[in-house]
Amino acid sequence: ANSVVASSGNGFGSSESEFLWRHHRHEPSDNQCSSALVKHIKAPVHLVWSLVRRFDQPQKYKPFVSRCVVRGNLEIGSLREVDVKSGLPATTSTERLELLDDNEHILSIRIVGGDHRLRNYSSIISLHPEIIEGRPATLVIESFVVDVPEGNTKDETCYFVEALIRCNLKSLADVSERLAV
Ligand code: A9S
Repeated sequence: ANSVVASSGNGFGSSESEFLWRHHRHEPSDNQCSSALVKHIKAPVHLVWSLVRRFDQPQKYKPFVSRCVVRGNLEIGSLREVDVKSGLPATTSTERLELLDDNEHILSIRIVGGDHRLRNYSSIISLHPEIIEGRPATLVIESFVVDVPEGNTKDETCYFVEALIRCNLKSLADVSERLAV
């Protein structure tokens, strides 16, 4: 039977709330906004993680990325230069690897440069095994914190970033589920 999780009314189940509390704590300051998104993917964690963990190749699933170059190897502190596709409010982003945990399946990055308006952006993505329709699946949680740009409201900033992350997670699900067939 499906385990009914006690929902705390904010849209997150009790296990999701537990994971949020443990892995996704941000202390946004007054001029920042922070949020978290959840995605259920019908593919096993090791497969989804094989895509998420590639700090050097975000284009494996991120639809807005056209190219990525990493200086050095995949150590904490490595920097990647991400080129994004045309039509977006940016062309490049410089991003630092903050955490890559192959046991807990957690990746954290910080945006440290680029011709865009996301200042002090950091994100955490964590993968958690679950069962969907009796088969191995993955609960993905991605949270972020970012400065609210001058001239924008918290709501506008959160809406903008959440929409982009939703696209990334939809694409991660599509790529993972296609590989899982
Ligand atoms: O790539 C991510 O994980 C998340 C985001 C929000 C990336 C956003 C982006 O790459 C654009 C898509 C180009 C939008 C950056 C860094 C700035 C933008 O304005």
